Amino acid sequence: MKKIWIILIALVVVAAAVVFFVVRARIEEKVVNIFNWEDYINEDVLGMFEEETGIKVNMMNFTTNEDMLVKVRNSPQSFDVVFPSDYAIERMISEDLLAEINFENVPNLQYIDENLLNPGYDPGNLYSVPYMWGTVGILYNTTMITEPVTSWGAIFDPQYQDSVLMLDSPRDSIGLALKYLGYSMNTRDPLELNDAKDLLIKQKKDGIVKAYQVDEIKDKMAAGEAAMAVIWSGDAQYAIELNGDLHYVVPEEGSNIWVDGMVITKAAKNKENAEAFVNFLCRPDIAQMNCEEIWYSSPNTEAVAMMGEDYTGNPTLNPPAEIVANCEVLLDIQDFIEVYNTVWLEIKSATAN
Ligand code: N2P
Repeated sequence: MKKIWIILIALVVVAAAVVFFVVRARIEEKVVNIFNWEDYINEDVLGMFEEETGIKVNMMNFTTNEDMLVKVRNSPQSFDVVFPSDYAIERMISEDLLAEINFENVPNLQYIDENLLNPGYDPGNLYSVPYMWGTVGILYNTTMITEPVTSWGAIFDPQYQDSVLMLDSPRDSIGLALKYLGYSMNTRDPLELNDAKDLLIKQKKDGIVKAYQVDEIKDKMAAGEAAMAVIWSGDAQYAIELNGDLHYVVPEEGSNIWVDGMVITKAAKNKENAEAFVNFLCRPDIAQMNCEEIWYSSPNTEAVAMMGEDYTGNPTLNPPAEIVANCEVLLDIQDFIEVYNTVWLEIKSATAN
């Protein structure tokens, strides 16, 4: 009888110890919560980071800056590292949503192109590290569109019925219409905005728009399902890799050139893990892995050097200086963004004639 009691007590002690260690391991599990664009990182990189650091990556995705901003405002503590574009970083700084990065934990910043540091959207470079950059342009299928496309006018031409995939992103699509009309993409002038709205509603009513989409565009273009698309440069290159009939152009009226950064929220629960993640993504071999998977332009000078002529000689990834000079950077237009958002909804809900 005594033996049975001893065995029972021993079992209870062992079980309690197991529960204790499991619970403690859970509590101590190191994590980092990432909020990134769809299809914007090489998945293998996440596994490598987890293996090297023991920090588990939770990945959540968004499709546009506007979509991301709503979610971060509503629940800032849910995200440690976020990947906003330039103008959205500017917005997040002014809304006090971001933490200053401790750059002692990000030594790989040394590999980032100096020309992209201390940018207008983050004066003093306190809050962000550039991740990728690119342009907005037109991707077209040369078997369906036989004349070379040079102007935004092509996506407003009624001869191209049911042919154009438009980017479902207010700053991008209203921005290109403004640019076509000779206005700034950052205008706060209601009359200019109205002209852009009329042009985009006409495009819809004329039956030119096939769909308003974001991340599906690259696959549809690769599959030959549409003749033309408004697209970000990396998604264009991704589709070109799959379909050699596709060609990317930044129209002559100019376009948007952008930088997406990595930022850490002020409410981050895992700030040091977040800094470790940012640092990992700045490591040249990792930056190269990401660049060659998602085909955006890398700000990492070492990675660019390793990619060589394939990268530097490709005008989609590395546009000539005169094209860059003709492009505009998006700025935070503060509360006027609400007007853009409303205009964009009106355009999308206009019915075709
Ligand atoms: C989407 C990545 C887009 C980044 N796949 C545009 N700033």
